[in-house]
Amino acid sequence: MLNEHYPFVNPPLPYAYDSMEPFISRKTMELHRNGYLQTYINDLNQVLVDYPEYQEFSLEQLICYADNMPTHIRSSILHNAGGAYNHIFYFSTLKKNDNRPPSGSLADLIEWQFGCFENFRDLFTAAALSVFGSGYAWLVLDSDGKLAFRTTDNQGTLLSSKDQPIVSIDVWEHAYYLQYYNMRKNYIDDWFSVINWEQAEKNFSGT
Ligand code: MN3
Repeated sequence: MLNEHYPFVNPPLPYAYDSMEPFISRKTMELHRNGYLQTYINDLNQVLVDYPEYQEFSLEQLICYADNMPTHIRSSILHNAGGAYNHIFYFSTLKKNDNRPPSGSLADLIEWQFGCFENFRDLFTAAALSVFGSGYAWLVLDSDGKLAFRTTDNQGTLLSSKDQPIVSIDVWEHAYYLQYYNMRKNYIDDWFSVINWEQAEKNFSGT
C-alpha cells in the first residue's frame, strides 16, 4: 500500500468473491469491495483533485498528516483514506483456514499469553462485540512485544499508535448484514474460519 498514491485505484481482491463461502457470502464480498471500498476510494480521489500538494502521499501518509491539512478537508481525508486503508487490510487477512488454529511463532505467543486458543478466541470475540456502532477490532503486537486487542471507531486507524496490526475484523453492519442481519456475534464466530493465519504470521513477524 505504501507506494500507492493519487489517483488511488481499488485493488482486486487477492481471491475470488466466493472464496469465503459459506462464512462470508459472495454477495457480501462483492458489495463490500465494489460498493463500499470503491466509494471510499472515489471520494478520496475527489477530495485530492484540488490538492496537488497531497497527490504524492500514500494512504498512510495522508492519514498521519491529516491534522496538518486545511480543516475543511481533514475529516474527509481521514474518513476516506482510513476507509480505503482499513478495507484493504481487512481483505488481506481473509482466507479459509479449515478451522485450523495458527501455527508458528504467533501461535506460540498466543499460547504463552492466553493459555489456549479458545481463551484467545473468546477475548477477541468480546473485543469485536464491544465496538459500539461501526468500527473494527484488531489483534496487534504492542510496543512491549505483547499481543493485545484494540478497537477503532468508524474508519479510525492505529497508524498513529505504536501498535503493529496483525489481523482485523470489520464490524460495520455492511460487513455482515446481508447474511447475518443484526447478529454480529454469529458473523464474528464464522469469521474465525476465514482468518488468514499465514498472513497474520507475516504481519506479526514483520516479513
Ligand atoms: Mn467495511
